Amino acid sequence: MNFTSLLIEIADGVAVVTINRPAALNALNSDVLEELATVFAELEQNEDVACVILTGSGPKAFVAGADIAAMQSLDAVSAEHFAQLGHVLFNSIENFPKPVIAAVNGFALGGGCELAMACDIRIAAENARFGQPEVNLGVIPGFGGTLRLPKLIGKGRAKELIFTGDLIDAQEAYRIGLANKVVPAEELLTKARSMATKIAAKGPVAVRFAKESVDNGLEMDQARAGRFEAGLFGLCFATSDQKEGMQAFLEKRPAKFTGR
Ligand code: CO8
Repeated sequence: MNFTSLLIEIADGVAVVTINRPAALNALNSDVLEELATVFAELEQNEDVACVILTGSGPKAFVAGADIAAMQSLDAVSAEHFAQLGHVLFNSIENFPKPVIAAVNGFALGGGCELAMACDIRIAAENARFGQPEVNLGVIPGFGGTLRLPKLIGKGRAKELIFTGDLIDAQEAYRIGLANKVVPAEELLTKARSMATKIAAKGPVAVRFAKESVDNGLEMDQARAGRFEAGLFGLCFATSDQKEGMQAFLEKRPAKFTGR
């Protein structure tokens, strides 16, 4: 896989995807969005990959937003098209059949915060800063920020961040549930890899169904969500992984999952 704006490293069931435009604080232009779409499509098919980590290049930024220089001269139609490109990509990350961990190594602003929110889990370095500063530019979040932020931190807090454009630090992001945990910057990738490797060792089908159940269940009423979860629970019993997992427990040995 050769990309101009991404670095990809695959080892031990974990793919690390690094957005690599440090001179522009990894800002998202259409090339980055298109390369991300391509890499996620490839990683979905790659049976050696059970979990993905998404991060930014350099010590300063995860992603400092959509590329303002590229957006400046857009007309209404092309701005909508650009926003739509982001929506399609971020939805595909949210619905990606393997867990995606954002390792947030600095600024996660605007489209960067929205990208981190499309991931399943956010691990923040101590120097991470989150925010939706679009109103400073005379625009609104356009890659799902007005939708995902309220789900993660509640409507009132989301509106405060979006209306004020304020940035918050990693500890505040952790306190309000935007970050799952905060770690020293120099340990960020090690901690993210260790979580990803732990997940990669579990039954891949079970992890995929669990992700589907959480994400889809949140969009349904309790009764339908319960039936959806029960259906997926039942489907687990059609897998070799369920047989191996339970057999291994009873034989007091580690399970060897095959993802079948
Ligand atoms: N886009 C393009 N370039 C950027 C961006 C960006 N979002 N952020 C930083 N850069 C560039 C700077 O222009 C600068 O380039 P150069 O060296 O050539 O002048 C370089 O990165 C380094 O940045 P700074 O010198 O500004 O670094 P500082 O440490 O002084 O400041 C900040 C860091 C606070 C992160 C500052 O760069 C900043 O405020 N950046 C913009 C943050 C922002 O407003 N993000 C939201 C963008 S809008 C958005 O994401 C909307 C998403 C939905 C789009 C919908 C489609 C239509």
